[in-house]
Amino acid sequence: MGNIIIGVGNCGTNCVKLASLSSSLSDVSMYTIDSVANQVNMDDVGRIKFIPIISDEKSGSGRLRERGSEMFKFHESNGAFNEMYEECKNAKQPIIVITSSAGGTGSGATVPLCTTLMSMGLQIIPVIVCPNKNDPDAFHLNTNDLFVELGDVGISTYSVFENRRGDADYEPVNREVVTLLEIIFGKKYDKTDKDSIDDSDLDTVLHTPGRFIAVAAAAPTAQILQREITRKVFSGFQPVWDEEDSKECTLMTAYSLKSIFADKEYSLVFAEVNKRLSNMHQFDEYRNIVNDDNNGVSEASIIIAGLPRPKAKEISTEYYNATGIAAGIGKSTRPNFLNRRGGSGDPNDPNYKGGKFKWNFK
Ligand SMILES: Nc1nc2c(ncn2[C@@H]2O[C@H](COP(=O)(O)OP(=O)(O)OP(=O)(O)O)[C@@H](O)[C@H]2O)c(=O)[nH]1
Ligand SMILES: [Mg+2]
Repeated sequence: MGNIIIGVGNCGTNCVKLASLSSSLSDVSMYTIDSVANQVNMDDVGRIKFIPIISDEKSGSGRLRERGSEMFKFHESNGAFNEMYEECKNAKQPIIVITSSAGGTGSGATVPLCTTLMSMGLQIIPVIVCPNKNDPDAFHLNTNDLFVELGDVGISTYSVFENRRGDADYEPVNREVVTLLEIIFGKKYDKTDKDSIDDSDLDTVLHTPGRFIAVAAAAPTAQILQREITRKVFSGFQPVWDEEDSKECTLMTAYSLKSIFADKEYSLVFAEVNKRLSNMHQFDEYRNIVNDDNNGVSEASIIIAGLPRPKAKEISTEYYNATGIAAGIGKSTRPNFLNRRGGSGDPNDPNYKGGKFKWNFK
């Protein structure tokens, strides 16, 4: 009985594809759901189960969440997900749903997907890739709507990543998503007779209400590792917490360290992170400490759970229409002198005195 990840839309699909390359996730069952089928690579078939939710009618397009949601429900009513749901029932929880928040398909379909899975009594953790604060309004409107709807569904624990503005190379972000999966599925916790994190500890951490972040780093020395893990927490792809909002939160943390002198270096490696957590409430800290030469590499991971949601970008719901083609201008009247000569203007007219002014486009 392994974990299941389900990627929805383009971003969700890409993250699952990258996860399928991780050897430590080889026991994880992987699904993707998207409205396009053309990105299926034959090498992935078998490892990943692709479920297309394509509709013929072109009702709406481009980042339309309603359409993503309707397409999902239509295919659900036709039994497209029955096999997946059956597998979810028997899988190890939590079930992870990965999507971007800014698009149409993933952001829209994630809500009915989570609704169904939760109605089956399963724990669902959405991993949501959000737009950057400087990205266009439409991205943020979809993001805010997704958060509201997931709140309505009753999602309690979730994780958020943030793309960099204008980046079309998503791999660095997607790679961090895969690392988060490896951490929360317990793949970073080797067996040890010192402090260890087992499945039930992880279960507690992953039931902590609120947002969690999970990062990992590797370095040749404890000093460099301290800097790397601190940098990942405070300036990585998972938004850092707001100091004010966090005072109201109670955190649950899980740290792991694997290095030749892990027990001696533990406090040093996490010193900077802990310093910045010190004015927040912390309920418990789980530890996995492994003294192992590890081929000369020191590896650390951190989960911080119970964090507040990143601040939403407030978007005006007014839509400002551009100036219409005729707005603010009137039809011109010709100056009178152009008509002064009188007559019909027809040179064949016996009274013709030189002609009325006429444009001639011939
Ligand atoms: N990190 C990351 N972001 C992505 C990826 N693909 C798209 N995005 C971002 O996600 C948002 C768009 O979401 P998509 O996942 O492409 O949309 P979708 O769910 O396929 O929905 P449609 O709009 O119907 O195509 C934009 O902010 C993109 O910058 C990806 O592979 N990784
Ligand atoms: Mg798409």
